[in-house]
Amino acid sequence: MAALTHRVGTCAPVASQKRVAPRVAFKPVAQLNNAAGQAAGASGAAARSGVVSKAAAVEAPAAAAPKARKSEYELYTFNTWLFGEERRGTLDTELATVLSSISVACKQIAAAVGRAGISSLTGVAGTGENVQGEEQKKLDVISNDIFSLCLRNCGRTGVIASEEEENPIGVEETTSGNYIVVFDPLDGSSNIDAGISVGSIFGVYSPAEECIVDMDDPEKTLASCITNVCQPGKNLLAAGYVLYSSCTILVLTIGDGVYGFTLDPYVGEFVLTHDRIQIPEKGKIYAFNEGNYELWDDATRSYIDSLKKPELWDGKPYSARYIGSLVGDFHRTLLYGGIYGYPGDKKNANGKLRLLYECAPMSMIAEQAGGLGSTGTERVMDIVPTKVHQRVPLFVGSPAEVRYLESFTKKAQA
Ligand code: AHM
Ligand code: MG
Repeated sequence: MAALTHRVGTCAPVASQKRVAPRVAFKPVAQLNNAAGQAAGASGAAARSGVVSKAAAVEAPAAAAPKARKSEYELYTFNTWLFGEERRGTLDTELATVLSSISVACKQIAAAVGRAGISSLTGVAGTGENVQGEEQKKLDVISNDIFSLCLRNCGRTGVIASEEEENPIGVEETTSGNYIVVFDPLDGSSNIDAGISVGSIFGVYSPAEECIVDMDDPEKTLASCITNVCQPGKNLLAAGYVLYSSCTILVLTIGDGVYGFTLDPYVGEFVLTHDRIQIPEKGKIYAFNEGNYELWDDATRSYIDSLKKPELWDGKPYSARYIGSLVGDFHRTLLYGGIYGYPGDKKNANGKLRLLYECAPMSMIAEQAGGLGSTGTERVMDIVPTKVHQRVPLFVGSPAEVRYLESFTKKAQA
């Protein structure tokens, strides 16, 4: 038995605590071109997978705009975008297959969310608390199953890690690709029973090292799995979310801009509606849960106080908008400008949101749209996770707004 393994859900090697077997065994990831490993960073990872990294994108010419439609009936669907001419040579078809399977999962989730009240899918699942200590809703469980099954069945994912699972899971059905997919299958699910916006969030990494498969040593397999998952956001090859709201919209970046695809309910396809989204430089809307005001530190309170002072803002203070659904609040911020924040507080020093499958993917999207994602003192994308379900404070949105917030939080730290 291995003397050293990883504590469940943590990334640093520690003495073995208990045996937790992954639900399925791993297949070797040897066929992946990953020799350069994690140290190669985003551009290396992107280059290995044929994705244009952010750094590379600076030099690369802007992606070609979709061609003019040949007829009013021609649809520029998500799959056309993924597999069509414009992406040839810049997006690996294996990765495109993973992203396509995610879009199918999200269509299924959209259908379940839309019919939740009719199909008795509201309320708690009765499965008790998840690893976050939160009671799972029926739709949390269903969405997790849908997401996991679509990713397994596409045959291109090596490891998946979900908000709803204690440990990352190795995928035995994989035939090639071996991408690592991290996801929150249904974020903001406390809103479900009131019919308010919810969403799915995901990120895709290439493995940082080969998965070591040892059927006789599940701890070793789990440790390898966790190591693969605990990568900084700057290694992400792709990140996205799907908002289930008055419309269902999929927003994606593969490291070369941000694109939005709206689900056409009549044909059942995501159709390109938002080409190269740019977040406004500024925006006078803030989205914070101000119920926590008394628990925040002085810097955060002073920042929020300043937004409400008309004399500082030409007579018109900032507007407060808070759904309590990250995907909804983020999507509005992306399109209208402003800032979304979930600070640390006296009860939870690192706030509520999870680095791997909430903060890092949203920060990648924000950056790719010209915005910023910060903890208040550092770039979210630079943080190397120490735990699968690690939480970090998040401030994300228009660059001028995030910098203004940092002018308070960084001063307090100095
Ligand atoms: P969840 O992943 O358990 O759904 O929690 C995340 C959600 C975010 O969507 C939202 O921004 C935040 O929690 C709201 O938290 P609060 O109710 O503390 O404001
Ligand atoms: Mg969540």
